Amino acid sequence: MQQYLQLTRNILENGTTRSDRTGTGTISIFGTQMRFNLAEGFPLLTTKKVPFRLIVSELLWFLKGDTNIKFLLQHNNNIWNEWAFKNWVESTEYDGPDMTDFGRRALTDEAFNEQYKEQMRRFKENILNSDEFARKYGDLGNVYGKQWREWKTSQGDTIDQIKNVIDQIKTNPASRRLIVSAWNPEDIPTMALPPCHTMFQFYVADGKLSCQLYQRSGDMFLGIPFNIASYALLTHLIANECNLEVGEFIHTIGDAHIYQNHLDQVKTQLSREPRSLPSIKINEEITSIFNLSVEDIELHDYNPHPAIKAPVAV
Ligand code: DHF
Ligand code: TMP
Repeated sequence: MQQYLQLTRNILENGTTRSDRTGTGTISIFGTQMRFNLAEGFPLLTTKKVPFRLIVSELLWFLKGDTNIKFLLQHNNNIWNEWAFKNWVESTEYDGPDMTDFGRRALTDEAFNEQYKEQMRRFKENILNSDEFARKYGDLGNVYGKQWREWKTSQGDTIDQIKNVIDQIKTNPASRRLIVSAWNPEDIPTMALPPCHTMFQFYVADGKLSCQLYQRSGDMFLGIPFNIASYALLTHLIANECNLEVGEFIHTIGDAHIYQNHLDQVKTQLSREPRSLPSIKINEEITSIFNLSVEDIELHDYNPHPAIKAPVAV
């Protein structure tokens, strides 16, 4: 994971200060690449504890083709709440206290933060307990799961990109077209957040499966550690299904940034000594990537430094 730490240090030292959509401000660089040899261990950060079970449930949610946060909440996964909540509080049905700009206000206004937490608690309760509410306000639009499994064609059909790419890896491993795209220009307006991990490509050589991701925008402290582990896990799952060994995960990032309100956390992390990488084990009885549940994936020998909290920019 030296590459992650080096990239973070490089952004701190050489990055440009920029304003951003969320109003938080970042330091960023454009165009960068990290390579992880998956045979050397599973690339989960050890310089802070990263909640692996959240990465697993998010990836299985994508693979199911699901775009509704209800599944995530049922797995006690709160990482997408803010973006569904935003749709709810901006809807005409919402009649609680004004939640405009809740992400930023909750950080500085303690009284507001209490109101926000209460509204978020009610929102989650409604998603979990009412199918109708969940259908209306739990959906993030045509995000990753939809594009991966049910890309809509102009003819009114759908394309299952994941199934197709697995079939191609099995039958035509030398192909240079092993690509899945989440970036669907027509659907961008219907998405809670336009996809950050926009396109990935597989490559088979010497019995090993490698994967390269193009990520247009990367939050180095919060999102990126999840993204690395998620795509490393996806590569393991697909390799497993196709009887291949794992090769490399190559992570190419467009705008790689550190938020201004993550600087202390980043410095703490950089002061820590990386530890040996964990490994993962996939239940061997499962024959299809589409039948996996969270219990089928185990993490072993993970001994990270303690977690470090940081606010997410909405
Ligand atoms: N927006 C921004 N500004 N940054 C992101 O990384 C991001 N990621 C999204 C959606 N929007 C985003 C989806 N992925 C967390 C991690 C990944 C993620 C969203 C949120 C996060 O908050 N991680 C915390 C732990 C959260 C928990 O335990 O519930 C962490 O410390 O890693
Ligand atoms: P943007 O749409 O303005 O680029 O904002 C998205 C933010 O979320 C940006 O900081 C990148 C971050 N992000 C990740 O780093 N990884 C992810 O998987 C997701 C969904 C978002």
